[in-house]
Amino acid sequence: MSGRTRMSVGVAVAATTSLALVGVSAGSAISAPHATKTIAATPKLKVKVSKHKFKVHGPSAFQPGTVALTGIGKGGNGAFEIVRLKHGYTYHQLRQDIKTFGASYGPKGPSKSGLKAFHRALANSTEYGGLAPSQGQKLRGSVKLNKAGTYYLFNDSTNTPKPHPVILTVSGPKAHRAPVATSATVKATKKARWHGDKTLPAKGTIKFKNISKGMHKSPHFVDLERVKPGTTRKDVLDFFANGHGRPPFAVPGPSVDSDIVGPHQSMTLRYKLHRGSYALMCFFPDPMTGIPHAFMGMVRIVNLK
Ligand SMILES: [Cu+2]
Repeated sequence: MSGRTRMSVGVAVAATTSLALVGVSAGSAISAPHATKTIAATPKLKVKVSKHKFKVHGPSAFQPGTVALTGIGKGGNGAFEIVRLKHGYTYHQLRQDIKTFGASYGPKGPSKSGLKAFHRALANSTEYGGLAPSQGQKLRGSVKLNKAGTYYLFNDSTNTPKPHPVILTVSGPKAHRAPVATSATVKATKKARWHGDKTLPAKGTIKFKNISKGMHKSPHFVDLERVKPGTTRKDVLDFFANGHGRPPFAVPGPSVDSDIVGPHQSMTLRYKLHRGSYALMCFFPDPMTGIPHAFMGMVRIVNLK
């Protein structure tokens, strides 16, 4: 088990494991003679994380706006996520619902009551993003915490969100912070598909936007796994349908994993990878069926250069 399920769970674990084998800041250009808008410093949260480790450095209270993230896999592969919860729904309930969902998987997927718990978790939370660094890896990114309120930053390295989240208190007027410059954008869209740029930087910063809506609304995450040159989307989907063991197209080496971003939200990801072909995938369980999105076709071959 790789523990890369992202508040997600069950079947997804098997999927990711098999495949796992498988800010720069641009200052505001607007400077009217009388404009004296100053750019405020961006809060930075540094998270060392794995199954048994969760150490967060940085401020726990700040104004609304962009927040910079650093994630380091320490003691194993790790993941952390930032969410906000609807009034009256507690972090404990979120954990319970995700746990119920994960435990409900049988040979035919999750049970009805499991899916109900999953829906309750999704209906009562907004996912702002996070990072899932592998052991020793350092990933950077940023999220937009634009609304005042209480946010939960939690260890998402295992199937169920770990207890003892860090509480982030966001209050006051929205801060004017430097935007994060990105050189490419990937979009998770309806019916679990990828849109956006097919050429991404091997070293740089990308934007990840979730534009899913309506009945197809779902959280998604980014998983970039290197594949052999010439590998097609069909090769990857055929493997999910019929393959076992290690995918023949897999190339060992570093990958990039985000944690989940909910509908209408976006985050940035900053990383360094080898150049080459990669499969851009998401294994979040579909809210209707519990099937990981990649199995439903949320796979796109992209070129990193
Ligand atoms: Cu997805």
